Amino acid sequence: TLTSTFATRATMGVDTHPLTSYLLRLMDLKASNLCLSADVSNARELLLVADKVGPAIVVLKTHYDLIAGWDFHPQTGTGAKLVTLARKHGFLIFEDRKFGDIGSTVQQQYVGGSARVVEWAHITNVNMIPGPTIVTALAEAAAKWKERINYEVKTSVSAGFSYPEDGEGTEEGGCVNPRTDVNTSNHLRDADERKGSIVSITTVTQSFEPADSPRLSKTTLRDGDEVYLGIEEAPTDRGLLILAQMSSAGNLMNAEYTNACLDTARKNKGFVMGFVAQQSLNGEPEDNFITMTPGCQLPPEDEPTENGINGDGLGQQYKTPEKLIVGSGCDIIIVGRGILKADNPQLEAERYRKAAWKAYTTRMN
Ligand code: 5IU
Repeated sequence: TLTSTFATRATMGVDTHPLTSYLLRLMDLKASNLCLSADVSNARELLLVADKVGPAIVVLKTHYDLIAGWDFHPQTGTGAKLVTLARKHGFLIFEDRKFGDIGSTVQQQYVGGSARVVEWAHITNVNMIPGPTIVTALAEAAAKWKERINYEVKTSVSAGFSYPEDGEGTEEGGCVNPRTDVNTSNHLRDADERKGSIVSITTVTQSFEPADSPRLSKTTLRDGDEVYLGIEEAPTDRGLLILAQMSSAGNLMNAEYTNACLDTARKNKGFVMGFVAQQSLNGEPEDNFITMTPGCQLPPEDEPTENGINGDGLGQQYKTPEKLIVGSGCDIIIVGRGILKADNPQLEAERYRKAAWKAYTTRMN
């Protein structure tokens, strides 16, 4: 897979996870292999930066537990708002939760509690310390959730609304899930209160086969406000990344540990999309795992040095996109402070996007 394009890998084999295929198409479409690690202090800032940086990234990585004022409301909370932004800009949400307990506990932590990670995060990750059942347990929980949500999607409505007093004519509700789509549930309630203003409600059976989507189109991208129109709906599948290698100094993940991660991933391709690792672990021709890599910074624009910035004084070790993508076969770089601490994070994200994409095209040649 090191020399295959993202577009080719999107259609590779029957084994490729639907969300991986979607992500690879998104990468190709947006010319981006950049993930923002959105470690900001509060929810308002998080939503602001997600909206600003959204066009440049394909994944937004969160740690919901370091965000002050995270709103847990299922329909109007921070997670739901992130989902709306993800749909608008075309990126996946990755909650860097690093689950690390016995199967039964992680299932509850994944679907329950206040945060209900499964509802808004397309991707999450695990520490493999508890053994392979951490993966199968989360896979089971994700499958149950998908079954439920797909049932709800199937019974969702597409509604036309007529508000003559507003002079707005008919408003199309579109094909949505009323449980998760705030606008539509508001419209429905609103229309209901005004009695008789709903002009049509049709039950929709929506297929989420991403390959069938006619909406994927390159021409509408990066064209002012048109930027969002080319982006297809993400599948309702949930995906997992296994933490196989860390960027921090003195971490305990040795080669044997990393190999055990690879082994579990190969046995659970229906759920495992890939790894958070410092290098590609794809060894067999049929391996099509995504490698997402933190510990990445570019040297400052005004003083380009060979090695960039080395660390943060707290154990973090940085490498350049070039080194990670060309040298180590990583697919997506994860950048936090390199972007967030810049004077203009939006422009800086664009600089990282370009650098990472250039490294990818170098790898392809
Ligand atoms: N992160 C790492 N290294 C790792 C793993 C996760 O840095 O090996 I696993 C997380 C921590 C932080 C982000 O959320 O990735 C990196 O942020 P900075 O780019 O600001 O260092």
